[in-house]
Amino acid sequence: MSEAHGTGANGPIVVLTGAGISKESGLDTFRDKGGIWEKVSIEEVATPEAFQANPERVQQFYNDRRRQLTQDRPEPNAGHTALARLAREWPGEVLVVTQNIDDLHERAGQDNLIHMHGELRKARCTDCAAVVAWDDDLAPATGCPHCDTGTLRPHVVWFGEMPFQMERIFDALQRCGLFISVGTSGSVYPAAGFVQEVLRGGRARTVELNLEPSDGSVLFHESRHGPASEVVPAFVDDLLAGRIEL
Ligand code: BJW
Repeated sequence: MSEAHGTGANGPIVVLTGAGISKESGLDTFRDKGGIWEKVSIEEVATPEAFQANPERVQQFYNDRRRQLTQDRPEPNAGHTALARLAREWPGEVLVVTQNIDDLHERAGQDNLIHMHGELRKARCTDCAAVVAWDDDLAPATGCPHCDTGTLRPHVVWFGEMPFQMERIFDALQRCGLFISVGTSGSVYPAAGFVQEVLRGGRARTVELNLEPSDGSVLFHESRHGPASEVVPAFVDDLLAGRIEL
């Protein structure tokens, strides 16, 4: 094995993904032209206050998106499958941290995966916090199957709520040798701050793979711009062939 190919001794590869990686599978991004936030406002559907004020509206927003996943069955694209291949073939650890609530990474075969903003095909009890697999519509009165008192809400992270598994994510960011950001505008924290966290360690390479320069583009050592279905497989090919200096 060549030095450049690495053995994992440099620390894990951490890949952060956002809505852009699922765009070519037919799922909308948030902030692009024609994206989700042009059709509904954050204040209407993506805060705890919105859920308190109008749970039916918020449930409807997520019911529609859940049905899109379970009934239209969008397929993982070449970006997702390239990352799954990287995890299979790279000799060290590869951790994918996704902001996406769709299930396209797992359906592409990605196993070391964190859904930091939750999962659309799960629901969570507002009382006992039990998390259950959930493919049906939710209504404000849908009861928790684990306790007598609670009702279910989408298992997602709204603005003002703490994303999941932050301790594990920051531990991996501090140890990582390569950080790759794919298909995210870099406008939502804490994910937008991950590249700075990695740079603080001073030894990891940072790469952005995105349709266009993101908000934090200047913070990356290397940027490749284009659709995820093209730039991600090409970058993974280069990495596995030892053509990327680490
Ligand atoms: C392609 C492509 C193709 C297109 N190929 N690329 C002031 C300053 C700093 C922070 C704050 C602040 N005020 C409030 C905050 C915190 C707040 C925040 O960041 N607000 C900002 C608006 C400033 N954050 C929070 O509240 C978070 N919690 C938190 O901070 O807790 C405290 C904490 C403290 C310390 C440590 C840890 C925690 C929670 C954020 C929750 C976000 N929730 C959402 C909705 C729920 C999930 C859902 O419904 O799906 O998550 S918002 C939405 O944005 C969704 C996404 O995951 C998230 C990120 O969006 P993403 O993925 O980047 O999509 P886009 O559309 O923005 O970008 C797509 C990109 O793809 C573009 O660049 C395109 O060019 C590209 N692209 N096609 C490749 N084919």
